Amino acid sequence: MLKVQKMLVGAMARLDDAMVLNLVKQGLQMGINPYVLLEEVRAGTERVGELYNKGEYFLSDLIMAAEIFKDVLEMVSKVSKGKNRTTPLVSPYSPVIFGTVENDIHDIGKNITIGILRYSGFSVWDLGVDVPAAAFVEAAKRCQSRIICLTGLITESYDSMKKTVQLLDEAGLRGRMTLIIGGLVNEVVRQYTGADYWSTDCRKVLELCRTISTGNEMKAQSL
Ligand code: B12
Repeated sequence: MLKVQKMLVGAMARLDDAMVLNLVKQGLQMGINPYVLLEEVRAGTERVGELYNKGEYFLSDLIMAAEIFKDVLEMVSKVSKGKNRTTPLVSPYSPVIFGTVENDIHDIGKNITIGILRYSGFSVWDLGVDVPAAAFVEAAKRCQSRIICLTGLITESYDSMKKTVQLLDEAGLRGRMTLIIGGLVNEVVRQYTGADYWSTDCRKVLELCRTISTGNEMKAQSL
């Protein structure tokens, strides 16, 4: 790992905004993939979360972490300007419904993942944050989508995810839809919620959505 990447994690954990932005700038100038840099900044936010748990950081520090992350995203997107592709009028892929589930307002990871999907030609219905289960069902009825992506970072979000899966089932839509969860999730959460896949890596979602869109889901299961 390059020195810039290593230093990024520590700078983010210390909430040293000037240093974080400086390192990201340096990293971009060195030609490091922006998503690699974002991943280091994300690892730094995990440290912020741990310090918050220990009582060494407070809510204001979580807010600060979010602000720094937004500034980093802005810097990265400015650099990628011009390289941006727009979604084609007729996308070869199934549209993706995306949202942060009810009771949860964390949206940084959701926005990054949506950015990657859109950049890669997917049409994404972003339902926003704190999205009730019924709104996902409504969107699934209105949009000919086969994929729903749910983000959740707090414990309460697991029940909201589960409720969303159940409501889709009751509406007779579960069979048509593939549900992918992300955020602070793992295999146990996937099983609890009844979703099909989980990932904490925004880059994996792309391959998964492509495979599902082309109707080759057996392959997706081995990802
Ligand atoms: C920033 C932050 C906030 C910001 C959020 C701002 C925003 N606009 O999002 C603010 C200050 C608002 C906030 C509020 C709260 N927060 Co907070 N927050 C964080 C923090 C520090 C970073 C989260 C983040 O943005 N990470 C960076 C992004 C890029 O990572 P990510 O979301 O995981 O996304 C990545 C992947 O998961 C993936 N991904 C994301 N979505 C999806 C979806 C799919 C389908 C796929 C495949 C992939 C994918 O892509 C991303 C890149 O790879 C975390 C700490 C942590 N460990 O994560 C705590 C954390 C999530 N918060 C926590 C808590 C407790 C809270 C509050 C309850 C605090 C309070 N007392 O009010 C509130 C909850 C508000 C609510 N109702 O939602 C806890 C949750 C603990 C728990 N298990 O419940 C954490 C873990 C901190 C801790 N204690 O350790 N928070």
